[in-house]
Amino acid sequence: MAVARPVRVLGLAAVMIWIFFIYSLFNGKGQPPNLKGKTPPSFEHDPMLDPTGEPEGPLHRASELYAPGIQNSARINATLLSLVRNEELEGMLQAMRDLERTWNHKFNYPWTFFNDVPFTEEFKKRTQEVTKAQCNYELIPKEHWEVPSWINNDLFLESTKVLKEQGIQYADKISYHQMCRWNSGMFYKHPALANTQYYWRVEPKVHFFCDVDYDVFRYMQDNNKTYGFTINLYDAPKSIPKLWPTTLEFLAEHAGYLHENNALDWLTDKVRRPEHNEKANGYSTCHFWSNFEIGDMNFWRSKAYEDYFNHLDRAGGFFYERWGDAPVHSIALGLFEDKSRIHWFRDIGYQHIPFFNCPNSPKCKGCVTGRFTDGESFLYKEDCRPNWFKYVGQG
Ligand SMILES: Nc1nc2c(ncn2[C@@H]2O[C@H](COP(=O)(O)OP(=O)(O)O)[C@@H](O)[C@H]2O)c(=O)[nH]1
Ligand SMILES: [Mg+2]
Repeated sequence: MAVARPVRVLGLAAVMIWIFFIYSLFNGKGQPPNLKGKTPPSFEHDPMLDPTGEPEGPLHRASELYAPGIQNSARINATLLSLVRNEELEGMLQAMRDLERTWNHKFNYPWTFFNDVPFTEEFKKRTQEVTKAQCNYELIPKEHWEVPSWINNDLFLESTKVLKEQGIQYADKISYHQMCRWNSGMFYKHPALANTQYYWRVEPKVHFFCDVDYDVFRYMQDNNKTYGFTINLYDAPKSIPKLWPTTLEFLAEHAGYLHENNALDWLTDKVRRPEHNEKANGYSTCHFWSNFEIGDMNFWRSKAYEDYFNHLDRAGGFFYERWGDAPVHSIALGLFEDKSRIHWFRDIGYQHIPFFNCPNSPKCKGCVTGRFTDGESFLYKEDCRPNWFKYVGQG
């Protein structure tokens, strides 16, 4: 039987669409086809795709006043800061080379390395080889690192076993808990930082992609900024179920610490990922990804933060749960600081596996413009920048 030509064409088109549908289903385990380097569908407009320049305002440029080791330099009281293990030397050198190439060879801010055991001679020698700036190597005092006396070891083992069963990474590794606590409430108390106000936290193995041609610390100071971030994420709610209830307890006793221009909306959003908010008992889990931080330590040294940290520390969640310094810092900033003093460094190209901040700028090399992750496509859900932009803005 003859079939009319238009019907044959339609039939062929239907078969093609069906084949494409089946292919899409199996390509990427039911996820949309590869989104690498593309805007995820839930993000209305990713500002990272817009051309990015330097922030506004007078900026301090490289000059002979930033030469290493000179008296009365243009540098302010600031340091690059790394908590790192001797075994991570290669990763540290790689991160240092990136930051020196893109920024610090122009400004020569000192590096300060922290460790819970002494640094090896090899670590000291090789890190000094990749910078002209001064390097300081600091041992963490025992009382800043050791597990506090009120933590019950049996309870720790029990609770972390449960966390581990729930898939919480590093839950059973006590040093990870100690590290999170140290980064939350101890680093800025180290005597070596007593005269230092600003820090830029750098982890081994991170990457920096873009030339930055102004003194970032001076930018913070001149613009009255407390904290700068690049990446803004959701957290694993099961690592912090009691963090928000414990925070609310604190707020009930210290309502006066809440800043009138706070970022509570960002901290408590339940529109974008309601199940996260529910599992974290009222906290959106949105946080600044603190492996990158440029901050003013006076905030951490304030009475409000000190009281808050002590309250959390006493509650035990750094050990019985896996409270990270990222949500702890972020909640404190979101509650006690003026949100206009928190700055998104959109111009600093950055990666810590598996996430990126990759601006659209001729100053950047080595990352894909606007790419948020090079991991599995489900990781796009972890991006909390849309909420920050919605409630606070892009400044
Ligand atoms: N000295 C020292 N540094 C640590 C220890 N645990 C973690 N760190 C450092 O703390 C930072 C965060 O640790 P990392 O393993 O990168 O955690 P992740 O980024 O959450 O996967 C890195 O700079 C590590 O080098 C530790 O036990 N001793
Ligand atoms: Mg890391």
